[in-house]
Amino acid sequence: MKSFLEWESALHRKVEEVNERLYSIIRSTEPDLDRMSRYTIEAGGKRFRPLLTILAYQSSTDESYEKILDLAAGYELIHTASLIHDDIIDDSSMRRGRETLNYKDGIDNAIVVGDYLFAKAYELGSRYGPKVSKIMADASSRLAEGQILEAMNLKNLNITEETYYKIIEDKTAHFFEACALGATVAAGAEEDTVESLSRFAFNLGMAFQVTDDILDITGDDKYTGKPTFVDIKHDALTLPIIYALKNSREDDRTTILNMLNNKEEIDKKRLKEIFLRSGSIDYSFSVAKKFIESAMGYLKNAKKSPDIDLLMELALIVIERIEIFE
Ligand code: GRG
Repeated sequence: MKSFLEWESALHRKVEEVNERLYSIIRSTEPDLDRMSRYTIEAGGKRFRPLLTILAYQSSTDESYEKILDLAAGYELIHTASLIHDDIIDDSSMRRGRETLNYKDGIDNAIVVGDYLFAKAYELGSRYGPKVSKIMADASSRLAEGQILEAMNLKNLNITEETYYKIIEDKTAHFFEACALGATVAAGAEEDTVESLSRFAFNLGMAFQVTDDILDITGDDKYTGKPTFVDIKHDALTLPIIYALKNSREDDRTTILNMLNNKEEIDKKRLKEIFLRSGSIDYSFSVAKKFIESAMGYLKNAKKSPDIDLLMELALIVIERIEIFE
């Protein structure tokens, strides 16, 4: 199986073109805003959402993908802006392998850069007409809803798996769905193509967030670009944590609770062992796999094409990144 980097290298040219659009749209005559915006784009990231947008478009039309680059870049800008705001909320100092903007240029400036990128994103989305603009705006509203629902459940030791799923639907899966939905609507695709690619993307997003939450425990910051145990540090009770709190032996549960209450005492090595012992990583991995199976099921009847193959490979890569980093 390919690694994400190998998979992405086949799409290297497209990533470059998305980056060109990003650099061009964020340009500002205000030099400091220009510099700070460039800093966030230069930090990179996987460009997962624009690639999903491009592949969904190419799977549903014979038109050149160049026509969808602005929308692809727009989704990446919303995603990047939400990460800037998320890093402010979490007081994070590292993202995408470099210092966060809130640490480098201060919280006040980071808020404004995030707002600026949102504004630029909606300008890009508006180039595709009201229907696509609405899809983009609705996905952003959902992001905010997911973020607030998560915030309201911080430290909530009684949080259910259902609430966790609702949070990740809103903050990740619907955004992935919007990438495919916007692309297929812009392509003028048939209703069943719109539906199957959108359902694929939604389930891919669910699996992506579950694996992201696993990597918060088992990941290696050399690959993820961010430290581990950020969720525990910020009291976000993700699926592996919910499961471990319910299923760990008593002394391990006490250790997790102590670490949740006593941030400075986080012993990462020990905590990782406890999570592995509780079965929470295996359990969360099995949940992610189910979402991937559902995602792939939606493409089963799609017309065979290299783009559908790439989407199928992407689905497998999402869960395999766990094994790579474990
Ligand atoms: C949109 C109006 C509006 C508000 C934003 C702060 C906020 C409200 C939302 C943040 C939601 C959030 C942090 C979602 C996380 C999603 C996620 C899985 C991020 C990591 O994505 P990757 O791994 O990151 O694709 P890279 O760096 O590779 O792009």
